[in-house]
Amino acid sequence: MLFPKDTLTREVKDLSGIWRFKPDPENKGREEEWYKAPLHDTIPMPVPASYNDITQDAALRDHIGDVWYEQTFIAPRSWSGDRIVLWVGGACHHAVVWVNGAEAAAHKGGFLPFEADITELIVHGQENRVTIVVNNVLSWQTLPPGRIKTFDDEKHPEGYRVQEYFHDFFNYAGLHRPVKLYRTSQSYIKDITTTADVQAGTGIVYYTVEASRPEGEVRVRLLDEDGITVATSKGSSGTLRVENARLWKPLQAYLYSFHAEVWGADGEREDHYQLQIGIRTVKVEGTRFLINGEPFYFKGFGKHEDSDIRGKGVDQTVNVKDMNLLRWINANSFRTSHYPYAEELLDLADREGIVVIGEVPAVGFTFFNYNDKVYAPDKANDETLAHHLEVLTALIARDKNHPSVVMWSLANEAANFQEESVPYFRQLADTARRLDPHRPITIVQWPLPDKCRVSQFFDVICVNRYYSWYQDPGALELVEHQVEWELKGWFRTFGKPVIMSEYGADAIAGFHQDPPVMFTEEYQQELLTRYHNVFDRLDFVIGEHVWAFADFATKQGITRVGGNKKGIFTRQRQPKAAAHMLRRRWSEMGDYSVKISKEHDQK
Ligand code: BDP
Repeated sequence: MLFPKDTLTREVKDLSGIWRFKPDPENKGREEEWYKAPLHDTIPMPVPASYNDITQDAALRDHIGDVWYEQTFIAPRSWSGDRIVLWVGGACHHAVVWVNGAEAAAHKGGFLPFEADITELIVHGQENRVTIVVNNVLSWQTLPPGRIKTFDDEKHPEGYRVQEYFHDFFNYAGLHRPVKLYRTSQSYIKDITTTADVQAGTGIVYYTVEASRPEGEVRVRLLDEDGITVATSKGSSGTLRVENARLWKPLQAYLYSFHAEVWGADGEREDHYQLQIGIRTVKVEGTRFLINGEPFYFKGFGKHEDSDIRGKGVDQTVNVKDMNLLRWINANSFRTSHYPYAEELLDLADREGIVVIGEVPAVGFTFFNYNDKVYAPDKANDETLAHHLEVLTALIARDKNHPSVVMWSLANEAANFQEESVPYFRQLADTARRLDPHRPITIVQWPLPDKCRVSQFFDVICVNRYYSWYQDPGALELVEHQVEWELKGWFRTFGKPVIMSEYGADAIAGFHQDPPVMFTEEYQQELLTRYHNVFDRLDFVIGEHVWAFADFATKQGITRVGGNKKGIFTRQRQPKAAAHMLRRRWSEMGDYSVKISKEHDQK
């Protein structure tokens, strides 16, 4: 899906701002058709933002079910006769949209955009009303999964229920990303796909432009960063060749502008869209992850979309700060744990040369116990798989043109030790390869190597492990022995490159003790250092992603003191002691690993 943009032919009206908001604790709004008339008794609610932390009301923070948003807009007079589309960047987790009381769209899944052609639903020359109901209930058929727990005992009041979920971040909800209105002409570009190759210094861009009217003439142009046209072509698919192409490289991004136009027989430009693309290749070869043929070592983090007050609401101030922190700490990559992030951040990553592993919101599909079945008819079943495939497809469709995205992660910590998970992940892996033959794929592991049944489908082994934290808490002296034992096990069993995709320890900022004890900044730093000693000895380790970039909100529980504190930065983005250690380590590594630079020295 193309992000709404102003172009030579398109115009965007951003509906972000203050919306009218009404919680629906009794879940009666749909039955009472609240969308038919303006909502009453509303409170102001910012969009984009999670609604949970905006008021002082714990009931709204912990609300389960529907909430209603409403906004009015006037379609510009100049848009009349055009095709008008309403785009919703992300509604967590399910939404139905009405325009002037008529249903325009329904969508399941909180982390990807959807849109609807509302040309016929709006009235020009007067105010139009958009109503969106957003529901946050998680079940075994959603990503991430969850279940509503009810209590049949005397200790709980009748009807009391809680939303259970198995992932470690707060179930923020609402309109997390902007809502936009845009116009195109009736003949428009539906989609663009670009892929790149490099042959003897020549950059080759293969493109496909899908136009709504196949008889329209498609013209494409590629411009360099100085705005100079370096290649042109005609036709809905074709090839652009760029002599001496400037490559998109980690931390040294170079972006070309890809312009696509559709022209009518009368010589009129009917639509124009422009994408920033990078010319680069990605490939896994032996134990190496190659970007432009050069071995790449992932230095960085698992992140979250999470910040004070706004929860999971997109905020470009936070996004730019995070990018600056990644550069400051000499990181070169992050994983969009545990769901697709807003495209606004991917655009920044493209620009900054930050490498991204894009993840599907399949998190919480294990109970961390080899005996519990998750892939079962009453839990993750065929309907779950169908939705997982749908989300994977939508993710690839949205992010396929971002040069920063180099790999897809199809799940985080799933029960892929179960026999039933094998056909499940085979189908997902096959689908990812069919939709995107150019990017490697991975699954982020919880089981130990001898228990994992699905790694044969993937290119890279990503491992999350918390030695001397959840296992043998406090025993820092065990870290190196255990990490080395496990990582060697992965390599021996599958012979594939390994990224440590999560490792870390909670540290309460300002909490100190020496010798280190758990939850102190010293302990976090010491634990990470011991992991690093192992990575530096093992040639097949191709990356280290510390968990986590910043502290983040979780549900309340006895293991979480005001959220997860494994951040290297606080939730307010201030560095803990380990940040300075990482900054030194990653600076010494340069853009590639210590191991690789040693190899180079030997040559
Ligand atoms: C891993 C999860 C991550 C958690 C982390 C932790 O992938 O989402 O936040 O553990 O417990 O299991 O800190």
